[in-house]
Amino acid sequence: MKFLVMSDNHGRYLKVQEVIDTWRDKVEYIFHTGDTEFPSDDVIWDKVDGVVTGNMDFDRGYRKQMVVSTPVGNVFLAHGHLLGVNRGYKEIFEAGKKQNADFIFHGHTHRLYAEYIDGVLLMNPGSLNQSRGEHPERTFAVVDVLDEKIEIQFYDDESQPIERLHYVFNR
Ligand SMILES: [Mn+2]
Repeated sequence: MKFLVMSDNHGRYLKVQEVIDTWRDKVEYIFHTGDTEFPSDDVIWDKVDGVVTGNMDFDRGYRKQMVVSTPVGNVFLAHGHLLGVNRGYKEIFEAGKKQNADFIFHGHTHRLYAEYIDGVLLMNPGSLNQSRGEHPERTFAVVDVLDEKIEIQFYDDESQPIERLHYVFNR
């Protein structure tokens, strides 16, 4: 079961469209954790399985957070600005746990990471516009959920895998 997760493109409509078109048939779910700056009723969302608002999404049609139930567990989506991600990940982790999340995906910081804590995957796919972290690339992530492990591969915005950004967590 594969999830593609992206965030913080801040425009770049054609790039997001390209990523979706490239990956739609290769993954079961596509999620967006906010700050697209697209209208909430844009047709692009027809091909996306979950999207939440970012602090730069002024369209009130977006949800603040959501839980998507999948055959491999519950996915909690939030941009993170309302859950203090600039200060750390404890608050969003607790918020996700309250929703019985198995996967917590967020954005906002433009800093990619993946951690597996108490059976919960916590991840920021990075930004499809500008990285503010130690990795300079514009990124998104593909999470492959298998019975015995979770594999995460980060990709640059040309959909090329970034070899050093590959993570495996045993379940
Ligand atoms: Mn943001």
